[in-house]
Amino acid sequence: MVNSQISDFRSDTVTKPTPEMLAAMAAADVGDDVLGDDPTVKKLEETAAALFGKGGGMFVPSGSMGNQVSIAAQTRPGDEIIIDENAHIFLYEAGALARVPAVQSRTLKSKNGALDPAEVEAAIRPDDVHDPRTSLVAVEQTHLMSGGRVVPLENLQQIRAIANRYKLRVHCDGARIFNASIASGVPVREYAKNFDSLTFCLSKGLSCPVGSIVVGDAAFLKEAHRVRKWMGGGMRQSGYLAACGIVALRSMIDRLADDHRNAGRLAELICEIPNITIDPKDVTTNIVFIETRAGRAKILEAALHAEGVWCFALGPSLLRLVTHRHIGAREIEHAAAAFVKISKLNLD
Ligand code: TLP
Repeated sequence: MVNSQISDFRSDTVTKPTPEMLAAMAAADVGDDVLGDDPTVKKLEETAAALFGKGGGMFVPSGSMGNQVSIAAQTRPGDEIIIDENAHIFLYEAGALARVPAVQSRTLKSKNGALDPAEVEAAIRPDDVHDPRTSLVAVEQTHLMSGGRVVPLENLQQIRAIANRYKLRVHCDGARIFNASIASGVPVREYAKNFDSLTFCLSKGLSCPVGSIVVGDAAFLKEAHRVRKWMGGGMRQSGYLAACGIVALRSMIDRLADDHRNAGRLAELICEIPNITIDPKDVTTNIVFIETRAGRAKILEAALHAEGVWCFALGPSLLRLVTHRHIGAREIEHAAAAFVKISKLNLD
């Protein structure tokens, strides 16, 4: 019999706004943000800038737009950026790097999101008429494709030191940087010191319906506002959305620890099941990666779906489950039971 309970582990993007957010939306004081007079957007941007120790912030509709605007504002078409081959910016933004900033990518392999500083330095182009200009290094915190690992602060500091030597900009895709901060105890402003620009998402574990913020200094933001406009990302009474962000920054960060605990608990409950591989030690934030035989991830995804446990196959052998505010003990038990049940089926 198909289970009637649905436990949605597809992403932390599925989180819905809290009652407090909905109340804040209804009460929001708004203006026209493209004209620069939405007080609620301004308040959100100032709150974010203070939290990250930066000169200012800019509200954008999505994390992808935040990343692309940030890169476009700090590069010229034809430049080269150095980026991990598994970065979201490179893998999952629909080829935007080639269209928006129109830069080319020099991809490197990272170790759980940490780029090797020596490889970064070696990848920087000489100042030669034949070469594209290397102008920016992009990093990601937490690192999605290593199962939400936290990139060590020291590694980011090393990248910053190299960037300083060669006058490169550093952008951080900090979609889940609050997860990194909660897991590591490093304040987000410590991470942010190493970046010229940083995007973080309100619409993931922080539960907002829409939105991301880009932080940086005034000169960067002036250019970023122009790019956001030509991308069509200028919004009008966006204070209604920003109101949720203010609630999120006040009240939704500390609870990410619950998501990390739940992810760890799920890993412990399923790690002995045959034909799947997961080491609970690798689960340090809210993402659970499960390896299986090549070609089997989609089959498991469908079998789990039939049990009401929704998740994603991210590749032929990789299954991803993400914990968030709508996943509690009941959903963790549900998922664990579904894994046990499907392990007894002949799926091949
Ligand atoms: N990630 C989504 C999918 O696109 C894979 C998810 O469900 O995890 N950076 C990182 C590290 C992200 O994980 C995402 C979204 C983004 C940027 C883009 O954010 P949005 O979806 O707001 O454009």
